[in-house]
Amino acid sequence: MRMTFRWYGEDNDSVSLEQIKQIPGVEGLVWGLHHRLAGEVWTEEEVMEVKAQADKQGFHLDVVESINVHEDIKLGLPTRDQYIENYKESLRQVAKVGAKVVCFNFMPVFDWTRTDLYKEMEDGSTALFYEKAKVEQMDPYELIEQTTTSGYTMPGWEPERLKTIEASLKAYETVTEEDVWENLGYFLNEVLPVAEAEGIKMAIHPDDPPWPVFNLPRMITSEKAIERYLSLSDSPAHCLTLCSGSLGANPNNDVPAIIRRFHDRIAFAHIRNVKIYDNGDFIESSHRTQDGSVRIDDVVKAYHENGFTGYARPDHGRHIWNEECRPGYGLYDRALGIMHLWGLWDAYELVKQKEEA
Ligand code: DNO
Ligand code: MN
Repeated sequence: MRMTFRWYGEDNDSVSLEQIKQIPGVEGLVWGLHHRLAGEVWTEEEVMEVKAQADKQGFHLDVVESINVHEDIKLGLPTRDQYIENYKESLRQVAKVGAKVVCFNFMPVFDWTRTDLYKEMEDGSTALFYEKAKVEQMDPYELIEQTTTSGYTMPGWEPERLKTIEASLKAYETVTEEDVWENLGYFLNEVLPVAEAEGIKMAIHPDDPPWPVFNLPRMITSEKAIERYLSLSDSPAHCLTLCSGSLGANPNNDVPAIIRRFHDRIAFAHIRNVKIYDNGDFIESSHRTQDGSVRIDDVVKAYHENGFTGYARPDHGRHIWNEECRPGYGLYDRALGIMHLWGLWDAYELVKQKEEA
């Protein structure tokens, strides 16, 4: 397991590289050009700039998250071909700074969706929260108004994107889930050969939450869906980002079992917990198994017993010790999460070594 930490870039992240350097066992940054909109080409100059920053602290840039997919590609519009060409060009650029894995998602219109970015928990910490009934009753515009606080919002819901959201929502009225699967196949057909040639694994992130929101189709939601996804291509570049928290929000998803089944196609592990309530709400709890609904101990065991050599990150964390940060992306709880993951991993490793001795 190769530990990484998501970093939004200088002037764009409350966490510094010097701080990340002090978290035990972190070897690389999970990075992106967050000012680039989906469909735009990432330039050599920009990726080199990130490389110069990472080099100062000796971090690698093996994992990119995300190069976002333009909506026209997901919708299968004639304009998609140009955006796909741009995507290929961005892949070639990130390869120049050593990218080995590109995490992406194919969620229509919205990336991860929550109803509260700073929901207070019993211990006074705050965390990302999803209230099912609220999403069912609200339209996206009401939700965005309620969740945008202190300048932060959910990815994909940025004010500059809002203008296009209305048109996108309208466009999906006549697009079925099967259509989106077909468009996903078309996209993969085009980009996988380029990724393969560049030595990059394309690692799709599951849909979050793993069910439809605002009547929009959601596809990568279950073991069955992952099976279908993987059957779309035999390319070694055709891989997964396995997010325990995204899949784990549906209690029918047995996350450790999914890891055991597909471990050789997992290029990138997002490891975090969620606590699910009977009414379908969920909150992003601490990484510890006892605090949530996902067996994080067994998740790590599943990776360990299969000799997982891919990349991992703690994904989101709670906001603790009054830290002011981007929702889910503070320093403290993600650092605690990493230590918890290492604790489990190292313990399984010790047991294994004892057994082998
Ligand atoms: C949620 C996060 C996501 C992820 C993107 C990847 O679990 O990991 O925001 O970064 O969906 O494209
Ligand atoms: Mn994730």
